[in-house]
Amino acid sequence: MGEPQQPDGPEAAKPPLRVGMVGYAFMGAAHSQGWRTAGHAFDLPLRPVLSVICGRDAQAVRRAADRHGWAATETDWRALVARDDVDLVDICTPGDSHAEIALAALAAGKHVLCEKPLANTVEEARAMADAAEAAYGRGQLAMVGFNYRRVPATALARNMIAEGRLGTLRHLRVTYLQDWLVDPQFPLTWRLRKELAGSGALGDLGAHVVDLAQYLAGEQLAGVSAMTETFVRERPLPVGATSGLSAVQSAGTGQVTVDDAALFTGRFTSGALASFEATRYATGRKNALRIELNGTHGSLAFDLERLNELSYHDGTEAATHAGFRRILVTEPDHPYLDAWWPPGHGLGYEHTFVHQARDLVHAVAAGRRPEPSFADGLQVQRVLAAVEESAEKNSVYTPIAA
Ligand code: SOE
Repeated sequence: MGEPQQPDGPEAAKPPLRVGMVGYAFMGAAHSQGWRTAGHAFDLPLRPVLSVICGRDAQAVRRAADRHGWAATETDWRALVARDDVDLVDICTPGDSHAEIALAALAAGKHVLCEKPLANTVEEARAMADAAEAAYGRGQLAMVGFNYRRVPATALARNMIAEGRLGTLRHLRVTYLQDWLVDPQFPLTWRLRKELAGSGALGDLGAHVVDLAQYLAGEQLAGVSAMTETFVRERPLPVGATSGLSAVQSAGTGQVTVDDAALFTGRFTSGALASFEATRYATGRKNALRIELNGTHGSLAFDLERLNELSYHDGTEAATHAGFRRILVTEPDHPYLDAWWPPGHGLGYEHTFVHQARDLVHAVAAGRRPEPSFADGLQVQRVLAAVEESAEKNSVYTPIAA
């Protein structure tokens, strides 16, 4: 593909934000889409440039570069981090390499975007958050990719809760359900190996919903009681590279070393009570992230599989005609939607990555700390660690460490 297309006119006059991405599988493709589209959909202060993409397999990364519009490739992330034509390093690799790449990128003077969960352990996440704080003093920004904050409906829900429409929060009911592990013959990919993924459904899906619940509530969890389970403990070993959530051929078997499902209850600092369920065994559920919040004045419910909608009950209305009603979140006054299609013409999963890129570009241009920050990612990591500790101790209530 060679050099990316150079824009003419006012776009060309904007300073570039040159991105170097490490990883090119499912999340690499999603982030590429975000970087490629953000500057077309939104009038941004900087022009995102897809400079370099990195992966260990030279041919595969070349194919990914051509497909997604990256100008150059590298096969060693250290070379990418050292390049002068990279201002921001976007980390889309499995969790075991997040800390090393992020620390090197921050040390090299780059901004960083890191996929969730921030790291595989609290220790790694703390080192990353400390390095990000020091780098902020030098004008560098670091953000973690909790993209579900960037669904227009969840952003609207956050605004409504912050305006006080729910009153004091009492309950949060949160599930994130997938089913891609139901088949016991599905191979032992990296997501099922603790040394690579850190944890299973907990870190992959639970991290998203812990972040989303805390973001919507505007407060943090104080403690949790948890149960986890690994239903299928041995699986066929994959042959060759695996990508996304697809099955591949296999030879021999190996141990699953992460949780298949995690269930926990939690208490928020205000006293609100929450329940969480994260599983890859909810037969028929593909990507069912659902959250309901009940407060003293009203309730809100969101379902990722109907992501252009928000369900709202205004508890201050007369009981005779009150009830849950559907807000179609496609109005130009709704978050992010001034840049998109006319009312009723909905958005999808991919747009969350466009909005993520948009928000980070604005933060970089303004030198403003982006959200969610690495400190937010560290706090989520502490919740995940408390869930694991509680589960090991047969659901003993476990405070979130400070
Ligand atoms: C796989 O379970 C996965 O791709 C997660 O890793 C993503 O973060 C989530 O957005 C969709 O499901």
